Amino acid sequence: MTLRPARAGRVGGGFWAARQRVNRDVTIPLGGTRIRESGAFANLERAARGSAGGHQGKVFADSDVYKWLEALAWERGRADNGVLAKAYEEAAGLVAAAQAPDGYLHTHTQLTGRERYSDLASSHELYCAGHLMQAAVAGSRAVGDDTLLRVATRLADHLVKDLPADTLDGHPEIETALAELYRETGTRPYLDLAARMVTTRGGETLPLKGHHGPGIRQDRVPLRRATTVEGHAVRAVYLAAGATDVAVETADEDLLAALARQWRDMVATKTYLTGGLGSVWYGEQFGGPHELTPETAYCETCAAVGSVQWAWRMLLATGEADFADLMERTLYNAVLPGLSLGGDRFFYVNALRVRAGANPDDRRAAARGRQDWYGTACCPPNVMRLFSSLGHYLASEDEEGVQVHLYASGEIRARGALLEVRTDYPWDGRVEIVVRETPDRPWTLALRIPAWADGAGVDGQPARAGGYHRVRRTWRPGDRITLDLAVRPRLTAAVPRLDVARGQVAVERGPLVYCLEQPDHPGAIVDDLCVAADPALRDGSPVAGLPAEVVPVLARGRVHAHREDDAGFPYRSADGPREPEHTGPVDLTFVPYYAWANRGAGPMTIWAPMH
Ligand code: FUB
Ligand code: ZN
Repeated sequence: MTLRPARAGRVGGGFWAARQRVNRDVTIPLGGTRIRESGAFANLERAARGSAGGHQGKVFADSDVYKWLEALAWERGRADNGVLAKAYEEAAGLVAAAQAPDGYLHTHTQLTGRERYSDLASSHELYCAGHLMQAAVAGSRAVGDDTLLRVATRLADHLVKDLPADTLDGHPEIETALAELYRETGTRPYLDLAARMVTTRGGETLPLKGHHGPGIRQDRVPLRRATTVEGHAVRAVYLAAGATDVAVETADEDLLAALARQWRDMVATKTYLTGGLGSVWYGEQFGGPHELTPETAYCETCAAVGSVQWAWRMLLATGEADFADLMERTLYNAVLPGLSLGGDRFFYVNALRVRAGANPDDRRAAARGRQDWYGTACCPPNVMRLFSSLGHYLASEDEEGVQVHLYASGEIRARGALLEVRTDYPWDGRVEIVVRETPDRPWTLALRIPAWADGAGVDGQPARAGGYHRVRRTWRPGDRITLDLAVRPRLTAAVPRLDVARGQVAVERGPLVYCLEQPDHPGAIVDDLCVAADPALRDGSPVAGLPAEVVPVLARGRVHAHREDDAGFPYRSADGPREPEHTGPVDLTFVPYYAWANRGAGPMTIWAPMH
């Protein structure tokens, strides 16, 4: 590992503190209620009583409880209170009671009487075990709780001893969890089991189901040989995150190089502008290279969470800024849109465009707006646990000093130093870092300058975009350093191979991707809006219905004129006029994509034609 996480990062104010507050006060309590309503707690209660039958919900219902428990654990670590502690302890006690005497735990299998490990392609037994282990590691790290840790180690010990040789779960997840449990406990067989699973994967050992080939379950190509990501997007990034853990812990440079190759290909050919992953609804999968259609984007919120986890591990392994750049893009534009501003409604699928008249039939369809929960409720608690642990991702440390990757008001304690960070980022690019405590010897403060931040500066000196700006000195308490990340609106175009966005532009501002949304354009349908060739992008004043701190971006635009013959067959001779006709100039208002669908669901687009 090149860098080590600075565990004592704390978000203390500004943008992310507000999101964490909503997560703690609204989303996590609501999650407890919804998970109870889904029957997932009842499953544990029945398993604890040793009953048979009566399992409610999906085969992976247990994982909803575990992800929620993980969020509770991180929250308790940030600020414990009686309410959180009680909820955590009750649920953890229930999980412990549901565990079989030999350490096995998976309520669907326990209650249905299915033979253990007889249908691992679909059963999610190890997937659930992995989420339990992650919750246990969180409980142990955050508050020193050992109730869940004992359950997790008994389960892991059982797996090490009794899991049939060479078996895999159809849904990777346990790999990263076993590696983390090894880090927490020092029990080497947990890491060995994770490494074995990473190596076995790709050998087509899982039985095929339905129309799917082995790729959807990440079992077509061994990871060491793979050149890209494929199949179910969440499975792909969870597996890659676990494989990165294994590569780091076993010093497997070939595996790490293979993962870096896959990551670069994913970013270059299979990642939406938002950082979202997965463009194929069928099987929730990655599409082919540059198959990134905006309206049918799947971009499952869980895939974004998994992508952050993978990028973070790659960042620690390599120290390269690209990984942090994608983490930031994904956090703001692919994870955050999964949650309403009020914290009580969710997107599972995050489309980049919704057309007027889009069919809202599927509950996951963005055209239907955010939902208050889902039958497959993997995404909401995934957002909860990530937001609760956000402080961990701010910074890292190494022998040289401290690296700051994400900018948020708060504190970073690393390498014997205490840094206070003050910023109004992402609305403003100015970040002030004050050294509160420091060792009395030289060390390097490395500040990430995002690839988009042309014109950035540190203490008035130019700082190159796309990398780390390093300042080495013997710091003194009270020293301060000011970073200016040149946050201003900019236009972004797609590479020519991305033909679905050819001739179109998107607006970005700092780390935020923007969109056009119907409530801001009462005089026209969003589908007809285009950006003028001389758009004169500028910051606007607050828009109705969104929080006052949200900075909209204004642009000159035009409206495609609706022509008589547009009402018929929507094609005409290629010899006809190429340029669409327009009505007179209009002002376009772009709002941050994460904030869309908080004023009702309707037409929205990230890409707009430029004429
Ligand atoms: O299979 C468990 C979870 O349900 C996956 O990670 C999601 O994609 C959803 O299918
Ligand atoms: Zn999900």
